[in-house]
Amino acid sequence: MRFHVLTLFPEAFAQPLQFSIVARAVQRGQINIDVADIRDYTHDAHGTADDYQFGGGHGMVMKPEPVFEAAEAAERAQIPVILTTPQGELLTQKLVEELASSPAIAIICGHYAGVDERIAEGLATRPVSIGDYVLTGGELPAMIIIDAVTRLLPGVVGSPESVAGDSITTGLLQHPLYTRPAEFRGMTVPEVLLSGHHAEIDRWRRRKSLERTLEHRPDLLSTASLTNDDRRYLAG
Ligand code: 6GU
Repeated sequence: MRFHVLTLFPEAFAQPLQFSIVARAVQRGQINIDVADIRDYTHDAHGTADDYQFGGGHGMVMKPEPVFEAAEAAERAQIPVILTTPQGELLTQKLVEELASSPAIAIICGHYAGVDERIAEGLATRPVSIGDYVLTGGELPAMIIIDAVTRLLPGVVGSPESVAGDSITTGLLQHPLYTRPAEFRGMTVPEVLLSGHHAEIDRWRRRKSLERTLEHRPDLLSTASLTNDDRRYLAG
């Protein structure tokens, strides 16, 4: 999988992706992250990539020419071209799965007040937002997209079950996890997890997932596949 990142701040990508699972995926050649500096595709002495907006108003706008040229230099094939923008489609695990099925994706990192609409119209195919809050730029969203897509690629995460059983994928939040010691500063691990009764453990985990989802993300419950037992537990 190849990620083409187009950004005004390539230095932002130097460190953050060089640890843990994404770094290992790069080392193993499972992914490539090509970072292009949009400013390299400007044609004036100052490297001007932004300009005032037509019609007036606060904030600069990213010019179309350098972004188009950077994209054209990066990839010729038809691949998804993401534009990071608070005006985009919300990034969900479903969208991440869709992106992970592509051999390559390009990500244009929006900045300043936004980008010239012709970038959205004539270049980007997927405007994507990572949530209902406003960031200063699209670099962190790009890294989030790369991280979420990378962990779905075959062989990147150790066990396929840990990817298939993801909270969100199943429509439920993950149950609590514990490791040793069994008692820590007076806080104990729930007895059932030490019992060795696998059916009981499964039931406890399921109920904790249901409780947490009901408390923090009741909106997810409509997409989860619930048993009659689950429904009774939630109602009770
Ligand atoms: Cl993709 N970009 C910016 N600038 N802010 C955001 C966002 C993206 N997603 C949520 N907020």
